[in-house]
Amino acid sequence: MLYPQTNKARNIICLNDLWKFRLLGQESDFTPGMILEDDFEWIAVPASYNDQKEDPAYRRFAGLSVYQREVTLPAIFSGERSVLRFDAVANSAVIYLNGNEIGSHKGGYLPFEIELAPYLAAGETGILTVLVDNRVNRSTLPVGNEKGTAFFGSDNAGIPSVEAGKDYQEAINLPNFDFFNYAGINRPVRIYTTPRTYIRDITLIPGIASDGTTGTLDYEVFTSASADDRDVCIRVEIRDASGEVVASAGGAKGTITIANAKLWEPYPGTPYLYKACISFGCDYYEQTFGIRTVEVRGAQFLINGKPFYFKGFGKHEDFFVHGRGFDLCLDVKDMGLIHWLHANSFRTSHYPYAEEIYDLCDREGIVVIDETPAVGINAGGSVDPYQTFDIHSHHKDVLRDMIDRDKNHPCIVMWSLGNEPDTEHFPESAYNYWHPLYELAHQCDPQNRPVTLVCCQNDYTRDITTRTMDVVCLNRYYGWYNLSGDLDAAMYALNMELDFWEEIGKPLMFTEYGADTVAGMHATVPEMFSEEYQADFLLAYGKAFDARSFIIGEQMWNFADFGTIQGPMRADGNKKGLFTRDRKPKLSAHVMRHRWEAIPNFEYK
Ligand code: BDP
Repeated sequence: MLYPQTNKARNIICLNDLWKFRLLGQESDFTPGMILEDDFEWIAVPASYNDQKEDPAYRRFAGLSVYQREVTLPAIFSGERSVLRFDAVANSAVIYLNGNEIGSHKGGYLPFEIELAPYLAAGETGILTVLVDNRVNRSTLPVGNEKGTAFFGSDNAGIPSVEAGKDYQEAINLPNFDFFNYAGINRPVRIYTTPRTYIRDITLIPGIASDGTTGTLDYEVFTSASADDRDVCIRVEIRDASGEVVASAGGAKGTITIANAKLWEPYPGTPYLYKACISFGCDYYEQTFGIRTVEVRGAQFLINGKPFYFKGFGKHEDFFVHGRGFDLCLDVKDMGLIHWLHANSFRTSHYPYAEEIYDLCDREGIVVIDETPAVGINAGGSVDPYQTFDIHSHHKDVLRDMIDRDKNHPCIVMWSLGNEPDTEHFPESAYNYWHPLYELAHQCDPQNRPVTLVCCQNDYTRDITTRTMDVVCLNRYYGWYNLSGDLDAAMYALNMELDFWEEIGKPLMFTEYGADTVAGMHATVPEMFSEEYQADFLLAYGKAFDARSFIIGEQMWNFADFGTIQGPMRADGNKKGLFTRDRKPKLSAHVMRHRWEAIPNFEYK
């Protein structure tokens, strides 16, 4: 799906603004033609609604809510095709115009769009209503707990154990994941226009010819025209960063060569970007791309043919007041902090992020592992989630849609199918669930990037799925959730496990390891929760990683502290950040900065 763009052929109307908003007591409180007249609050879009008001219901709420505003399609748009686009509404939405349902979408982290032509003509005004459902359950991604299920013992972060069947559980709709279930219209809403006959999608596959200096670009342009006549009027011009045309071609599909190509390299290399400027009849679109290759060879991860070492973290889209709401300023701030740390990468734990973030990473040379919202596929070991959760076909849709949305970003070097599913208790069932997704990701990605699944702390000898991924990605908490406070024992256990993985012979990276740390808590003898313990913990892991050549990266948990549900293990959220939630460095931020400054992007191993 193409990102909306204003250019010589296309226009955008921004619907980010104050909208009318109401939490609904029950489903029957909604009628498609309802007008919010008196009983509503003003709410900011884009943003999660939860922290915008002082009413505790906004944080505890599980159910339907309504957003409403007027929308006018300017008369100058007559003759154009107008499309209403929501970048993300969590966790599902039904869209109405003047009381008529015009579209719906399941899942809170990917865009969806609706052609306005049948419903609103240029020059007309309508009432746009968005019915939002924030509930999570065993058929949603991320997964929520349902009434009658009692998962999770005390070792599961932030998620209190609840007796089966208690009303309480239904009322607060417990997430089966460790981040606050921020909901609402979290990302921008726009109407964009295109000519009536238009460019639908663009696929770009960059490469480097055997001479090492010529760039190649396989491209394909998909249009609204029939296959027979789309070749006739498609023109592709490749422009370099200064806007000079450096190559061109005609037709819907082909290969373009770019002499003396400048490669996209992770920072501090140059993340050089080109633009494919595509004309098709009256339509026009500029698609940014970088020339770089990605490949797993033996136990190495190669970018542009050179062994790369991942330095970074998992992140969250999370901040005060707007929750998971899109905030470009915060994203720019985070990019600066990533550079300050000499980090080079992050994982979009645990869902696809806003499109603008990948765009920023393309420009800033930050490498991304792009993850689906498949977190919480775990029923505590006693129940097989793959036989009881109704999610496989939705998971396939989400994976397809994520790759379709993000496929052209040079910053993305690997797809993550999901985070910490049960791969241990029902090994065959797990393999039968994940293997088709692994194959699907490879089929869907025109660039055929490596695919992984992020594996949780488990009895790794029983897990037959993780080892089949292109890169083994492990989340480990030796010294925190197990062997708590004892780093010597933790390192013994970690090394025992690493001996096992060394035999498997795949490239392996750590996608989580970390310790909750209260900023300002200090200790001479490192104790859990102190800044010194976090620093020692991360350095001990680093030492173990350095000793093994098949370990191709370290992404600690987490970039910054973040909001979670209340629970006995979370005081004001998850505190495993290198930075506090307001982006102040803890001791470990300085320590990791020092470590990562000494580790080059390439040829470290
Ligand atoms: C891991 C999860 C992550 C949690 C983290 C933690 O992948 O979402 O936030 O543990 O407990 O299991 O801090």
